[in-house]
Amino acid sequence: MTSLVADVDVLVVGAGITGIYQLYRAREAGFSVQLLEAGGGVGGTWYWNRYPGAQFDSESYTYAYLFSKDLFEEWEWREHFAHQPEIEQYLNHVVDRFDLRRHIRCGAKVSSATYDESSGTWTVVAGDDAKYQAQFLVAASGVLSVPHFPDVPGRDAFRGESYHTGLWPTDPVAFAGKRVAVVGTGSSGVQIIPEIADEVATLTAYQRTANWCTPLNNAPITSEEQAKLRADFDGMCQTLNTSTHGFLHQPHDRVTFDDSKEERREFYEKMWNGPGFTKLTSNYTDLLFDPAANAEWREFIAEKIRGIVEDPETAEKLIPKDHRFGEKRPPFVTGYYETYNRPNVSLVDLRKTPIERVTETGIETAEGLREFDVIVWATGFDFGTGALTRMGIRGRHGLALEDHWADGPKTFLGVQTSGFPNLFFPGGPHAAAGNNPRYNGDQVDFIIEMLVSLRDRGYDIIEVDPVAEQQWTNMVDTWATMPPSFGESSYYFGSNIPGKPRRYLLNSGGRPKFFKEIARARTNDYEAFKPSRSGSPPSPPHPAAAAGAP
Ligand code: NA7
Repeated sequence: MTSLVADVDVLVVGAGITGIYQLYRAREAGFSVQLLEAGGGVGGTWYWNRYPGAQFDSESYTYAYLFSKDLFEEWEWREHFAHQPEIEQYLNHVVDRFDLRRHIRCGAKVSSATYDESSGTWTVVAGDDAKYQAQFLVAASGVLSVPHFPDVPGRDAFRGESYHTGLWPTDPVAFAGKRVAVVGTGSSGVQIIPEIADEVATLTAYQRTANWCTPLNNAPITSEEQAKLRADFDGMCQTLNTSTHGFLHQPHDRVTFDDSKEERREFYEKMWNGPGFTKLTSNYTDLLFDPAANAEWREFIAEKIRGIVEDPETAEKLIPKDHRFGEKRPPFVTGYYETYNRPNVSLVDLRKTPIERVTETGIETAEGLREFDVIVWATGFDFGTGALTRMGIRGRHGLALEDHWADGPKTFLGVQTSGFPNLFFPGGPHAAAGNNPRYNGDQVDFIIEMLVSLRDRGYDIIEVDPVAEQQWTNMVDTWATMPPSFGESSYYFGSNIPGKPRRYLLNSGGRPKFFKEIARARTNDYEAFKPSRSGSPPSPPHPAAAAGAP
């Protein structure tokens, strides 16, 4: 029998970077708060993705929390792009530094969340069979938190070790001297491949789609840089809190063909040698808009690949042929292409020879069977909606979130959906794209601002107007393929999950659109969120529930 463990104002789900911040802000605003986390520790993405080589590709100090200058001053990041162990240490430090751990329950995976119409509260049951009650439910469950395993025959038959990068065990995996397969060459695959290549006996990378990988250009942070970062904290916050993508990188001011061939070449070299996302944020302004501009940058990368990879056939396999730069989320790499020059590393092109089955001893393609001791599935996630639609969320009149979103997510500002009063999901679908903690943090700040305003005015229920939701969702869909280099090949559209509706899962208006809408929400007293009081006359059934959804 489930017992009531806590009755709080705010229940947060997920102890990732967004959930921890939500917990902190809710408590500082004077709400009673509890956080439930499925994992055995805090960190979210940085708890689960602990595979060798996992690291930031946003600059560490720009990804970190900015709400406390003291915290910023006392935590010294070692590298411009920190690796997972340091990130996990940092998030644990934050939790202890602000005495948040006593509000967090780990090993508590939410299995159901049910809205009660009469009280306007949520009842949540977690995996440890405990019951929680809350006025407000904030699902900070992440967009890349449900690992995707391909449906290949025999996957469970393999008798060796097998791991998904997004479900990596807390005990270290011993790779030394083993025959290892890595399936998938997205951001995770291209991080782990160079990291383990020198210790394994053999490494076989199974690639379905080659990616436009460019160097991360990581480096330790020197003491001069540390001092400069501290001295410029306020300026940095100002830039990060207002920039379109939440980075410090400055946009370029020229289009590609304003420059001569020589100038372009020099500029591309500068991009290639620049840090992480600058290849996207600071490249020529028409990179994603002018097909010829995009093609020229791609040709530059292709030349680089041919220059690094000694075997021409392998080099050609590694050069994408089916999508433009920026169409998919570009991975950033350290020594990735060089890894293919090692005699113990080989590449299988799954377009030519798809996986036919996994056997007890290895992976079989049309080329034959290769035997392995370890298979690493670096095959991605059910992006955007995966966690929310698996949480058993039931809104007004029993409406199931997975039914309400059967054709794709519908939200207003990526924070609420109609039919689910007092439910929020910062960092979920329809959030902006870029440096996650910055725009997810905007959403957390906005949610807290609304809850405080609600409390001050004696309201306890808030539910977004379906008209506002439809308008926001239309905006997302309409702008989704602008710039035109965006296509549906990316997991941004759910295209990696068989049967998933092809809908854009980010906020195509980005941060500027979000800022504009929250300014409007403020000036009209959060009208689009229809504040009300529990005990008021019941609202009519939501159209989807009335149409027969359970
Ligand atoms: P990604 O970027 O979704 O990459 C997954 C990889 O797995 C990608 O190469 C896929 O090929 C491949 N994949 C997926 N399904 C299959 C099947 N059925 N067969 C073969 N290969 C498959 O996930 P990551 O974990 O690398 O990165 C996720 C995010 O984490 C990343 O964007 C960063 O934000 C950090 P495909 O391209 O679909 O052909």
